[in-house]
Parts: sequence; structure tokens; C-alpha cells
Amino acid sequence: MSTQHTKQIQWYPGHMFKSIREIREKLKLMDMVMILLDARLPLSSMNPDILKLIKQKPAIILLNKMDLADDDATNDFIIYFKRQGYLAMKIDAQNKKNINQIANLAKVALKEQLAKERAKGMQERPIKTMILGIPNVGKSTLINALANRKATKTANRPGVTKAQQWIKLGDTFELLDTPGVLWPKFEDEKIGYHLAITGAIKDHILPTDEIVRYALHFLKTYYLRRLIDRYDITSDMTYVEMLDHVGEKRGALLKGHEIDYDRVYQIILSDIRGGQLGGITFDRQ
Ligand SMILES: Nc1nc2c(ncn2[C@@H]2O[C@H](COP(=O)(O)OP(=O)(O)OP(=O)(O)O)[C@@H](O)[C@H]2O)c(=O)[nH]1
Ligand SMILES: [Mg+2]
Repeated sequence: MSTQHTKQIQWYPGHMFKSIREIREKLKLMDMVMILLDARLPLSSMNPDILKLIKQKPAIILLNKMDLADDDATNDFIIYFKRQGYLAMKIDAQNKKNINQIANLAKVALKEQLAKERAKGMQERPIKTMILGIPNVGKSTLINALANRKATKTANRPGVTKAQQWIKLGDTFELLDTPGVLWPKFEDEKIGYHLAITGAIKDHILPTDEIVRYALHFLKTYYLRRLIDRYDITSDMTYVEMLDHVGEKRGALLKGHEIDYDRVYQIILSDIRGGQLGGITFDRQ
């Protein structure tokens, strides 16, 4: 494990302590929570403490960025979470895919409570919810996507901390507009690489050459065909030969025809992040 990596492990929890305390407070106001995961890394983007933190609070798991993930793997992960007793579905918050099915899933999660309230003759009321997820997973994008459906910002409600804004979404949700930011799992180096490749942690935290070396090795192992199709490489090429080849093909060259490796790294990373190699899932069950 590199020193930077170790530093990161120590840095994250300290920084996030406040956030956990805040989330615990806010949880009391919620009927249910939405746990937002990155569909490309549903395990690495799951905060290690969140399920303990929310305890009995009803929850749904949303696998976001489905457009960038391997759809077969995403479907398998949905089954995986369902087996563990969680309601789960895939979404693309950016292109608003499956967004209007979230309300139904939330109602399933709250079925017993809603039935009890109906039996008592209580009127149907908005479901109070908040979005929890690691940095860059798409929390703000999801809030906007949900809010687009005729949202009205509600005034501060009595009994609720002043700074908190609720967004009323039709009749279904009342959404806290500040999401809960969680830290990702940081248990091993592999997870660090998955988080770095997908942009969940900042680029300078792990050395770029190591990130790309991991990424190419991963793609060669699991998505060789896509690599060949995209970069016209052959499966017997070494790592450096692949970099050289991409550099040549894409014209990432310094003066004197030397390969500009920094540019090659950026080309490969932005291809992966932008879905140019097709949907990729990094976590394996
Ligand atoms: N391709 C794709 N991109 C998405 C999706 N959802 C969000 N994004 C992009 O992911 C990036 C991060 O999204 P945000 O909504 O800012 O993420 P966040 O969780 O609010 O991030 P922080 O506020 O930094 O914690 C943005 O560039 C979004 O456009 C999605 O479903 N598909
Ligand atoms: Mg945000």
C-alpha cells in the first residue's frame, strides 16, 4: 500500500465524523432513506457503516450511473441486494432513467407503515426522505432529477433546523435537499483503484500511472474484446506496449516522437469514465 493511500485512510474518517453525526440527527426526521451507490462499483461505493447507522429505518438502494456500468453485472447486483433483504433498482440520474419508478419502490419499502396509517384513518402524506452516498456518486443530480417533477421548495418547517430545506415532490416525497455525504469503503488497494478510476476520489490521491496500470490490467482480464476494439491492441502486448500503441494511435507524442505518457493516461481514463469502452463494472461479487 502506498503512503498516499495510508494517509487517505486516516484522513477520511476524521473529515467525515461531523457528517455521520449530522446524518444520525437527520435520520430521526426521515420515514426512509435512499442509499445511492455507483452501479460500476456497488460494493466499493457502499459505506461500511451505513447499514448499521440506519438500523431499522426503511431503505432503498439505488444503483446510479447504470449507463456506465455493465448491465448484466448491474442486474446481478440488484439480485444480490434483494437476497440481503434490500429493495434495489438501477437508475441513470443524469438522463433521468427509471427516476419515476423510485416513488413506487419507496412505497414498497414503507408498505407496513403506510398500511398502518391508512388503517388508523390517517391521510396520505409525503414520504420524508434523504439521499445518502459517497462523493461524486450523483446525489445532487438525483435530487435535481427528482425535483424536476414539479418541485416546490418548501419554507423552513417548524421544528426543523433552519438550514434544512425540504423539497416537496408532487404528493410522494418530501426530500431533504442537502444529501448525506458518506465515505467509501477503503479496505484494500483494489477498492482504492476502483474509486479512483471512477472519480469517487480525487485524481492526485493515488498516482495516475498506477491507476491506469490497474485499469488496463483489469480491462485485459475482464473486457479484453473492448480494449482490442477501442485501441486496436493485441492480447499479447505488455502494459508499456499498450501505452505506446495508444500514444501512437492518438498522437499523444512529445517533441522527437516520444510518447507523452501523461496524455495517454488521461486518454485512457477519460475513455473509461466517459463510457467509451462500453459499460464496465469493477466490483465482482
Ligand atoms: N453518466 C452518468 N453520470 C452521472 C449520473 N449521475 C450523475 N452523474 C455525473 O456524476 C458527476 C457527479 O454528480 P453529482 O450529482 O455532482 O454527485 P454528488 O454525489 O452530488 O457529488 P458531491 O456533491 O461531490 O458529493 C456529475 O458529473 C454528474 O453529471 C448518471 O446516472 N450517469
Ligand atoms: Mg453534490
